[in-house]
Formats: sequence, C-alpha cells, structure tokens
Amino acid sequence: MKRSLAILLTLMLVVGLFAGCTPKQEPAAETGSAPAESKPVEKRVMRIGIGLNEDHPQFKGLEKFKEELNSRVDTIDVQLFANSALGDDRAMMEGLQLGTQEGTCPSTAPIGNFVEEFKVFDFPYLFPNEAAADKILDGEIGQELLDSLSAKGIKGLVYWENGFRQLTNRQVEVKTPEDMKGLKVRTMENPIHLAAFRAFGANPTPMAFGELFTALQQKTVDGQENPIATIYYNKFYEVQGYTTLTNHLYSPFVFMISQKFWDESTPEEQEAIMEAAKIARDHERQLNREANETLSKELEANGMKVVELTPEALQAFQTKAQAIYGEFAQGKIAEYLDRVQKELAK
Ligand code: TK8
Repeated sequence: MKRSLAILLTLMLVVGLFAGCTPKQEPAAETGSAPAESKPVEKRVMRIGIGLNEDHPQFKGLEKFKEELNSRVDTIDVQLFANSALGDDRAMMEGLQLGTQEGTCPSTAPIGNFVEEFKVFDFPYLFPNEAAADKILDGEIGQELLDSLSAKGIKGLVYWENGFRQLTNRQVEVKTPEDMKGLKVRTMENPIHLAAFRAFGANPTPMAFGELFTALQQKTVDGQENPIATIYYNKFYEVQGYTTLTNHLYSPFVFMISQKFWDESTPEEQEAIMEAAKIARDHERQLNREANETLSKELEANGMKVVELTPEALQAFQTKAQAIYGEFAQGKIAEYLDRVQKELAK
C-alpha cells in the first residue's frame, strides 16, 4: 500500500513537471500585430563601393567580408557596388565624410590628398616584396596611419592588397626607361607617381580609374600602370599590346568605413566588423597573389606581349626612381619614410 502510494506520487510529480514544461499557447493575436520573435531586426545599411569589377579579388574580398559580418551580427545590411558606381576612389572617400556611403577600399595613392603622411606608401620601389609590405602595413606604422584617418572622419580598418604595379601600353615594347620616352601614361592622382613617371621619361597624366578603359580605347593615353589582376580582369589586353613587368610600386588598398558608422556601432558590432575585415583581408590577399602570379600567361593568351626586365634595366628604373625621393621626403613623410626603411632593413 505504502509502495503504490509512492509510485502514484512519483507519477503525479512527473506529469506535473511535463505539464510545467509545455509551452503556453500564445493567445490568438487580437490586434493583428506579429509575435515578438518575427519582428524584423532594425538594420543599418553599409554601402561599400570600389572602382574594380566583380571578377577582381577585391570584390571577392568584399563578398567575404559581408558573409563573415552577417554570420556574426544581423544588424548590418552590407550592400556592394563595383565599377565606380558610387564614384572614383577620391569621391568615395569624400562620400564617407559626407555620409552618402559607408565604406570603400581605395589604393593609397589618393589617400595622400586627405592625410599627407600616407604618401609614404607611394614611393616607387619602396617595398621589395609582399611579405615586407605585410610586415609594415599590419604593424605599428601601418596602424598609426590608419588611425590618422579618424581626424578626417574615416575609420581605417585594415590593409588589403592591390599589388605590384606593371606598365602597359598600346604600341611600344618597353624594355628600358628610354623606350618610354614621350609615352602618354595615365597614373593615379598622386604627385609622387607623376614625378616617378616623368623621371622614367614618360609623359604622365592623372585620371580617375573609371575613365581609364575608354581613354585607352580612344587613345587619349597610350598606357597605364596597374597590377596584373586589374590588367586582366578589366580586359586592358583588348586595348593594350604590351605589359612590362616593371614592379615599380607595391600598391596597398585601405579598407575603410565612415567614422560615424563606426562610432554608432555597438562594441559587439565593432568587434564583428574588425574580425570580418581581417578574415576578408587574408582571403583577398591570397586570391590576389594567385591572380598576380598566374595571369601573365592569360594576358599572353589574349594577345599581349609580356616583357620581363633584365637586371640592368630594372636597375635603371630603380635609379631613376631613387632620384625623386628627396623632393617628396619632407616633414612627416620623411619621418615615416625613415621609419619604414629602417624597419625594412631589419
Ligand atoms: C580602383 C583603383 C585602381 C587603382 C587605379 O578604384 O586607380 O589605378 O589601381 O585599382 O583603386
């Protein structure tokens, strides 16, 4: 008798527990308002624009950023714009300041127009290889420069890669600086680049990237300089006959968002943005390095002649580049240049 009572009590307890666990039925909505869990999350839009197209590793990096960010927070709606749809590099940086867009990833060349000392990265033949560039960019010097953008309303996140720049042109097989005499070459809007190309013997002219293909096609300019990945993915081989592997400048990209967007983000969102930006950086650099290494062959397959410099010719380019350092190594730029060179010498 005692035992069956105990069993009965246990049974009642178990049934009671289960009953307690059963979710209560939501009362039928009388007002027609949606239940709390399906209310759409308030998302802030992050519009990111670049000048290159969807095939370029830079765009793949942005897609990676979006994916990684979305997997961490669901409060940011990343929208990507390629092909200078939001403007050229300089206009997009101004867009971050004005609040007409939230993110971009320009080459360093136009950044010198906003923060002078950024010009340190635009001296030709400064970085000997990608590993050396990574070390400086991802280290203390790179971080200081990223931080310097805050005063201009821009949050510099991390450095991605554009890569070593090569010369292309329509009509001349350039093997030495002498072959560039009088060649009309488009450069980025940067006084050091312009001076370097004048020193090489060319006739350089600055132009926004978005206008470049048409300018080459219409022969407004004879040539341009960009890494192999860009020459290939932007199909410059359709309007250019020669690529010379000058490797005259390692060109970094800076992934940046508006300071306002950053400041309005929660600590959790900020952490997610930084993490996603770094994962995307590693992905972009890897894809870009593969592209820059393998696509020369594809340029040839598309009818371009790809010229490698002899050690003597390379030396001639480097000597001419060296001659312009003094003119631009002034004030803060000189200080940074000195630090970079000391760090590289280690
Ligand atoms: C694209 C540019 C481009 C750069 C240039 O927005 O302008 O030549 O190399 O890739 O950043």
